Amino acid sequence: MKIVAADVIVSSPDRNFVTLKITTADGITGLGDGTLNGRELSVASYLRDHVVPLLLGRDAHRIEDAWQFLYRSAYWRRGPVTMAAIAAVDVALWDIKAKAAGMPLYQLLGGASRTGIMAYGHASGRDVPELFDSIRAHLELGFRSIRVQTSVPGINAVYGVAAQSGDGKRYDYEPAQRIPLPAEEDWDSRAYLRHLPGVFEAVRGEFGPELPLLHDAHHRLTPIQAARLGKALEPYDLFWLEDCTPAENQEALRLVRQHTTTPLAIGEVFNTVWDYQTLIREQLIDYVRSAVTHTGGITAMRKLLDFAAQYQIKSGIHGPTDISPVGMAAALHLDLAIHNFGIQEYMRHGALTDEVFRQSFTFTDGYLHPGDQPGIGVELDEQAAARFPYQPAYLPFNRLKDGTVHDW
Ligand code: KDG
Ligand code: MG
Repeated sequence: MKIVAADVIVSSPDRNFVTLKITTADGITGLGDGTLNGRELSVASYLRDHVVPLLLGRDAHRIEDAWQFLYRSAYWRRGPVTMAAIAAVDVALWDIKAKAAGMPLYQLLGGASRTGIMAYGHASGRDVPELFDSIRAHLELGFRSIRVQTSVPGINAVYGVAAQSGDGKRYDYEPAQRIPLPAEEDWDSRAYLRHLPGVFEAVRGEFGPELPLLHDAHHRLTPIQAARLGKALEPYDLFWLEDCTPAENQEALRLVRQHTTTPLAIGEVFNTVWDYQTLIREQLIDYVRSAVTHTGGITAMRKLLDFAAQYQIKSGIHGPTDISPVGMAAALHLDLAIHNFGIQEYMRHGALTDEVFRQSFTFTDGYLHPGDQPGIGVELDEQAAARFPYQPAYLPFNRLKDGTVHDW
């Protein structure tokens, strides 16, 4: 099972993706996702210039050894670029191992712990009627859990609100824009805190008490503001409130927790278990939001989620469109196998992405399943990928009314 080739493929069908393809001497190929939104080429270079030369000649079966070697021999630890590159290698090697075994990856992870993976979709609207339409559209698509994001009077552009195309075509929220400089957006925490509870009151009034509802505050609040929001949302029984503060200050969550029983989800910008040490040990969160793609792959995510399980903390794996179908499929195999599964984020990719990445995972009646093809169940059409070369794209950023840069 010697590795004889490792190719980095950067493509941009609907958006940019970084894919690693590892090939063994007996012709088995495995895919890994190393997409880091807005910083894609740094991972592509890290892989091409510093990782691929180290992979050639290695035994593809030795996944744990490859992980530890890439993590420790770099000397410079953690960080999104390094951990996305390690994740790409790790997932590609798991794909190869599962193909060699003739099994879907989840079987090697212990087999299925459930029959389907509950997914949540993203509903949004510039006002309440538009939001209701979006929730109804998601229910019709089969979603049984819904994230709710809405515009706020006095703020021009709010994270998570899709511009509606008006022509009836599907238009999901995609924050990265294909422009040479990041777009500037605006923010006002007080306006947001005043507005949001009323939106959830309206949604519960229309859709009843049962529908699981989620919300993402996208790192914008101080601890005391987050505590106030969690408390104000308690009557609407959220499934979770996500990224209520910039959580690299892990201790801040103690304050939030003292004030609210709204469940908290954190971690999409984290990339190792170390970012969660206080959060998990002190049970300051309820859901781990890391992506397989940004957190060192299946090997590292399994360990992180097993650590979380000891504290009754569940998974909520990150699954926006900037996780490629390869990263998404890897997440689904883990979701199916672990015991402490919570929910899976699912934003469907566009038609061009589906042309480049042939997928075997399914979405039926609100539940995802990775399928039973050997490996992770995704194949890359390299000819199709070549038709969509990289295009510079950036996430936006925020300024307050007085011009101060704020968390986006
Ligand atoms: O690249 C940034 C996106 O992945 C992020 O903004 C999406 O917050 C997000 C979510 O919860 O999916
Ligand atoms: Mg988020």
